[in-house]
Amino acid sequence: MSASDEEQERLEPRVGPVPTGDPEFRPYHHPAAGWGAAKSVTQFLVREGALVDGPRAIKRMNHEDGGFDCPGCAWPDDTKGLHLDICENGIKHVTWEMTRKRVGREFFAAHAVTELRGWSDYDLENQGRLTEPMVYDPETDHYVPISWKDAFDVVGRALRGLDDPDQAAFYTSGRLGNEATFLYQLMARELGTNNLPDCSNMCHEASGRALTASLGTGKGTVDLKDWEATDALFILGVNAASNAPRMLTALADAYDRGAQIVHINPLVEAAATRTIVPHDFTDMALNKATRTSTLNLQPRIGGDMALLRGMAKAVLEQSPTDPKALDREFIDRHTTGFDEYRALCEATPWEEIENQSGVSRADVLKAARVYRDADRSIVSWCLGVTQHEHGVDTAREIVNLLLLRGNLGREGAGPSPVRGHSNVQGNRTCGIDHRPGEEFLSRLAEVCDIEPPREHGLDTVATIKAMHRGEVKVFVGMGGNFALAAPDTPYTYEALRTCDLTVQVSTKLNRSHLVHGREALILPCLGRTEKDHQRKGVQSTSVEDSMSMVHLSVGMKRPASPHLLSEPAIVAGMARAALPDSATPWEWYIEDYDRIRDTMAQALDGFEDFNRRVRLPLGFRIKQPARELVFRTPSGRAEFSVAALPDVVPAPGTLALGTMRSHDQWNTTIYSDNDRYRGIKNLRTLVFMNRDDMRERGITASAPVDITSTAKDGSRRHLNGYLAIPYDIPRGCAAGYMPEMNVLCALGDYSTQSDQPIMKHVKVTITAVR
Ligand SMILES: Nc1nc2c(c(=O)[nH]1)N[C@H]1C(S)=C(S)[C@@H](COP(=O)(O)OP(=O)(O)OC[C@H]3O[C@@H](n4cnc5c(=O)[nH]c(N)nc54)[C@H](O)[C@@H]3O)O[C@H]1N2
Ligand SMILES: Nc1nc2c(c(=O)[nH]1)N[C@H]1C(S)=C(S)[C@@H](COP(=O)(O)OP(=O)(O)OC[C@H]3O[C@@H](n4cnc5c(=O)[nH]c(N)nc54)[C@H](O)[C@@H]3O)O[C@H]1N2
Ligand SMILES: [Mo]
Repeated sequence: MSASDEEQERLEPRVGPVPTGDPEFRPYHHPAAGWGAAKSVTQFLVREGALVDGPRAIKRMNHEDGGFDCPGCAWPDDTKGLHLDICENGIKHVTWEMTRKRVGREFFAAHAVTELRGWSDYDLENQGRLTEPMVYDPETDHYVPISWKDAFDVVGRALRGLDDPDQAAFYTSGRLGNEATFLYQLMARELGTNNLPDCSNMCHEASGRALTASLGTGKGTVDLKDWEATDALFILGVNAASNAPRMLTALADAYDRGAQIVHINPLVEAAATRTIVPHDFTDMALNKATRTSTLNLQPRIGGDMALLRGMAKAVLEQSPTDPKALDREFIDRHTTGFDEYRALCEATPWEEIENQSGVSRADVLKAARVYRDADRSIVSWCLGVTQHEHGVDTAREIVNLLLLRGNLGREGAGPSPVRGHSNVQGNRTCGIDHRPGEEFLSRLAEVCDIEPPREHGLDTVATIKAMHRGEVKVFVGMGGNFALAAPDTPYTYEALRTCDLTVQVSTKLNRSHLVHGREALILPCLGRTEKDHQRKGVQSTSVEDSMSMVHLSVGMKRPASPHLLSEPAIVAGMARAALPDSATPWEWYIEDYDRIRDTMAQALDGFEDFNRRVRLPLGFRIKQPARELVFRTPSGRAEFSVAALPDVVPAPGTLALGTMRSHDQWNTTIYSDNDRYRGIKNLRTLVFMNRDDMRERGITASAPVDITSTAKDGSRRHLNGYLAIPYDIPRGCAAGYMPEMNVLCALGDYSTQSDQPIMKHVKVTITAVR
């Protein structure tokens, strides 16, 4: 690639499709979901040529007696066994996988990799489903077909040729089913490495660490029944209408029941207004919207911790005169560290809380009042809380607040992180963890008769650094689009290109196939919607949702190509090639996934009797000790944390930029350039700004601006010519879309608490293009 091409790739990553018209910005005033969603779905089905197959498949989605799990987000299925709890984005997601378009060998013969690099990410994925294994041929700069056997040999040879197993890294994107996950981590550990970076390292690592430190288990404690029973919901840093649309149903039901719903987000997102529940046909017909919010607070970016501290302070201030403000009995019986926490709250002045949160004392008190008046509260959060320097402290502050009123271990109360990918939580449960615990490893060692390494492995950021230094030479991506999803795009590209071998197990063509190592393989796999035939018949896989429910998913479609293998089969193929003398019965496992589940039942905590329980109509819930008020913490109690409030106020002249998703995208998969609920059409290269911040900088509406980020180490990164959109966002804050804005995220800017890249608080200056 020439220097100027490279420069181009750095500065102008074009992710979305070619716009169909001029950019438009018109504030959105309609309810979330409803007819807008229905229309968007129909247009999408027509475009993908799936008007018949699409609806047929969707009918089998999230079905209590069979069918496949929606491969979209991790929101749980309705507890009542509702047959059709679906959403606009779930439908798009499934249809995107089921497309009739195919990327066969002719396609790769016609287009050199260097040419494809000039294509947008949308165009790459839009070519359709991958159909057979391909290997990069450096002579011609084309991908050419390779047999599965030869492909596995390439992987096996590279892995066997390493001086040290830690020279390999095995990435997981959170869709991988539990059975494939278990085999994948087993392969890595049998090889001798814990280098298991995953998308969780960019997502909810902070939540896991916070909950483990506070409660002893790294997951939320509530389920949908609790959502149905709670009196107050506090929703922080989630764009639910786009990213967990089925939460809208829960919010509307809560509102109808008279529950309080407080949204805490610098942006007033669509889910914080009103919705028409898409499967409620009468509401649809009557265009009847239900409110989904009783109070909206707009903290500054990173201001949540101060706001939560303010709520706690208010409750504590009230406690001398209001004996019911605190649950003293709960605090005394189940927690430790309360006195220190109370002292800390008392010592934190209101001025600091107001300044750091960006919310007035009066408004903090409003939220505190809701919290005090509710018998049962749930706090739910997503990336707006986690992708920060102090994500762990903030998630722990959420727990602090809950503990004050005993909002734990009883119906309708507790912490409820909203996980991302459909099985990202299951991946962790089944062993994808670069810092595995001794208990897990020793049990794995015993059950699987392997000697797993004990030292911690590399996470996402550390893997990129190690590849860049030439220390990790083989990179395997089990799904996902690592090149684009990871921070610091040009640096990550360089890192991947330094590898001896990159292997991507994928359903669709994406950037990570074009930014590759010296040798490169594309291994196409079955999608979740497809029938998985193995020796003992059609197989199912299991997944775990955000609320710890594990259930089976059975594909029903004919595979996109007869040459696809399932993910478990691909893992087994790679494992056998890399570990020819392995005693693990890889081939035998693949004949019947019940056999994998039988081993998992022995190796994993909470999976006893796995094969039977997973076949119950709604699956089963993994035991949550904290829910039973059993805390696996050093003290055996729930632990209050006492962290100082961080300084999140932007320095003069600078802004805090949050990178986020538009409505019409799934992480690095872009469906269109529209962001319906935020009123945007035909535009992704934009930055939402406060009007006063724009005025101060002489920036007019929709004018082009240059954005420069300054990393912790002082290095600068740029995006040029983005359009500034005036938006209802607090002063000092700005927002725009991932993955484009990963160019601005320095690899070194990860949280010292969670090692998560700081994707929601990038320090930037924004200037008008002169
Ligand atoms: N349709 C669709 N669904 C998805 C995805 C997708 O791309 N498309 N991705 C999936 C994945 S992997 C994940 S992890 C989840 C992500 O789900 P979200 O967490 O909703 O993802 P983001 O779009 O990054 O939005 C973050 C939200 O946080 C807010 N925010 C930003 N900074 C702050 C802050 O400092 N404080 C607070 N309180 N809020 C803040 C933003 O305004 C925005 O509303 O969604 C999953 N579901
Ligand atoms: N700046 C910024 N960056 C971010 C974020 C942010 O908020 N801001 N969010 C981060 C988060 S939360 C996440 S989770 C990551 C997402 O990171 P990833 O999970 O790595 O990325 P995706 O875009 O979800 O991956 C899409 C690709 O997955 C493949 N795929 C789809 N279905 C399947 C399947 O069933 N099997 C297999 N093997 N492959 C499949 C397709 O080839 C598709 O191209 O991005 C992170 N990056
Ligand atoms: Mo995520």
